[in-house]
Amino acid sequence: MSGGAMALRIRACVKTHPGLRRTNNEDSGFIGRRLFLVADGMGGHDFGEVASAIVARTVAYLDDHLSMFGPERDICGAVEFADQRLARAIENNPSLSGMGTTLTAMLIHHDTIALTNVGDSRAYVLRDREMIQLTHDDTYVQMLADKGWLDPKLIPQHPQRSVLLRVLRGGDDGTTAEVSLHHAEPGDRYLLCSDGLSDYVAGDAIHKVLAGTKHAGKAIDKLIALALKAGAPDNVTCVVGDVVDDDERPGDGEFVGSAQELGEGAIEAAEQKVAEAKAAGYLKTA
Ligand SMILES: [Mn+2]
Repeated sequence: MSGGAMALRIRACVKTHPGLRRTNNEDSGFIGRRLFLVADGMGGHDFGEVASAIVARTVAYLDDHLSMFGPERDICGAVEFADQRLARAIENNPSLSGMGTTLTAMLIHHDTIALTNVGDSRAYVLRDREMIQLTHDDTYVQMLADKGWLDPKLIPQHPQRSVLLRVLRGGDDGTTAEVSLHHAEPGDRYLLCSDGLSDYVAGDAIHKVLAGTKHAGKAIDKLIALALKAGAPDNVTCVVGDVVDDDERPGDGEFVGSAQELGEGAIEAAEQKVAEAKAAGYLKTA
């Protein structure tokens, strides 16, 4: 190709693993043509699955529907809309209240990447062999560390390390989601991951895999293997995406985890789960 603007895109892989101690997978992941995300659901009676699936499916809509307002506005709008859909699902099925999900999502448009994050799923970029964490955990321990009240070195062992300060739960945390813009360069490699990876595998080990493994899918296999070696008490989901400048047509979008399992009708699936839990006597019939 001669002249013209660079046609940057992200060539990505996504994989998830339930881990070694959980029977269900409450994480969701998605890779599309422009949009990439990880969501880590929480809530009793498997409703975390429902929350992450609703949010992943709602935000993934952006992959084919960019507005004229730019990636920053688009991704903010999608997060707010996803949070509203959670609110509506909870309104219609009060048994779902308490469900919520993290979300880390990135959208590439020309050479700009818009990145948003609510909760403690993370984004990293590897550029010139340096790895930088791009997201800020919305956790209690990170807040203590930011204020200088806790030595950041103590975070990995802290008993309250998984307490989240913000999460999408049909409240208003979606309206305050932080968005950052990044310049995409061919050769950059992005990692999005749930805390099932970052809580149990040290940053140095993640860095080594990302820098030393050419193929994105193989890099994810190695990262998941490290989490399993560490006992994998939680679900693990990773997206690895390489910024490339080529004319290849990107494939269709791909969901993994609960967004894949529950399918497009995540809200209907939620209603089904509520009905099952009621029938089994786990929930009071109002
Ligand atoms: Mn998790």
